[in-house]
Amino acid sequence: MKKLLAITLMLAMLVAMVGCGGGDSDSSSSSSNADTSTDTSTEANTDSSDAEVTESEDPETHVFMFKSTGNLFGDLMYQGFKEAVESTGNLAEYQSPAETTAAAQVALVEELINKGVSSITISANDANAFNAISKLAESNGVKLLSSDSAIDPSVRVGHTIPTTIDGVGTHLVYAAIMILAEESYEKDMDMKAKAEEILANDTFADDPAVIGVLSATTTSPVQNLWIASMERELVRLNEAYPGNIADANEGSDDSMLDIKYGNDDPQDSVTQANAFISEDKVDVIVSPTTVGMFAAGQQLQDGGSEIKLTGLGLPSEMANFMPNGPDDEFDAVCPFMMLWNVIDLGAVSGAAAVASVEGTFDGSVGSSFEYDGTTYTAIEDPDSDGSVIVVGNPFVFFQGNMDEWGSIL
Ligand code: RAM
Repeated sequence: MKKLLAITLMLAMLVAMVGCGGGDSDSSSSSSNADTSTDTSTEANTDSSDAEVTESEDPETHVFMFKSTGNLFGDLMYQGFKEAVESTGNLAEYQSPAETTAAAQVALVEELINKGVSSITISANDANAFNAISKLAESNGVKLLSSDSAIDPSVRVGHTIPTTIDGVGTHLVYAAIMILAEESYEKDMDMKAKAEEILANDTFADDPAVIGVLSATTTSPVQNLWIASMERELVRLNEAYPGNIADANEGSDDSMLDIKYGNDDPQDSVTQANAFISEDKVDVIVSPTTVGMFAAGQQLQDGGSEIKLTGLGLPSEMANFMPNGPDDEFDAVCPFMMLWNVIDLGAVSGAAAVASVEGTFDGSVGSSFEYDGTTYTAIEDPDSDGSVIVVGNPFVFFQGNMDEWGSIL
């Protein structure tokens, strides 16, 4: 309960900040450098020429590896990663495989270790796939870290996440409930309390809500954790307010959610979004991936579907499917959604990588490093037996702040 309250407060504080003109100060400074182009190359991309650097006689090379190329979320993370690494006089590289598979990531990690890089920070397609290659990394003195989507705690120095898993998972459920009840998101509001009020009023008793999920790959660590958190919260809400939320898989499995996987691939995500439309079973799709959000937004809008959408989306990609003015909030496919400052997440990951190679941060609980005047300290990871660094607050993107964020994220 305490944790949920804390998260609600974080959300409220955050939205207050966004409402007051621009999230945290880092976002505006980061935005001046925004490079949202999708670099789909798997070739080395060491672009440090324009950086403001402190002199380093023997620069180390720090690699950021996203799940695959062509994902704006990964590009934005690298924008922050590069800024942080280069501010220390070191070199940054962006290396991701073309395919969203762990095998392709592992092959690239092996190449990079043999090339002699100093650290590799991975957003993983599968948590356990890096265990074998970690031996080679260790013997070559290459530090492995993760961010966004974790590698196994036994093989990583550190893991950075934007906000707690439950903070994201539970609020995705509350957003879906509020949207189905056509309850507006308002700055500073307590979404949990609003969702519970909706259910306590038996709002869906005559037509229980059916919730779908359009996820990334079946093995994607972070999406699977968020989905598990959503499932736990749905079970709790269903026990407290029975008869409002339908079991989308009655009799066939444990989850109340109808889950489809778009593999963080634009075309596969379009196919799965269209499957939701043609099956016509769910009332709302929650997509915990920016790729799924964009694909579902397009298909639901183009198909004139009545299925609603929320999840984790980038404002620049979702603007066409979100409200433009105060009167049409629930005419829009996606009335509101969540995310965080992706650039900051990348920057803190970059600072963690540099500190781990310098030997000042070892990832143990209590160990810390600094970035941009803030100290980040590893805490126990509630979702694994390792440690984690929590970077900041989630944001709710709604009609009150989309204009402001569309040019940043
Ligand atoms: C996608 C990725 C990433 C996730 C975001 C929200 O781009 O799948 O893992 O954190 O969406």
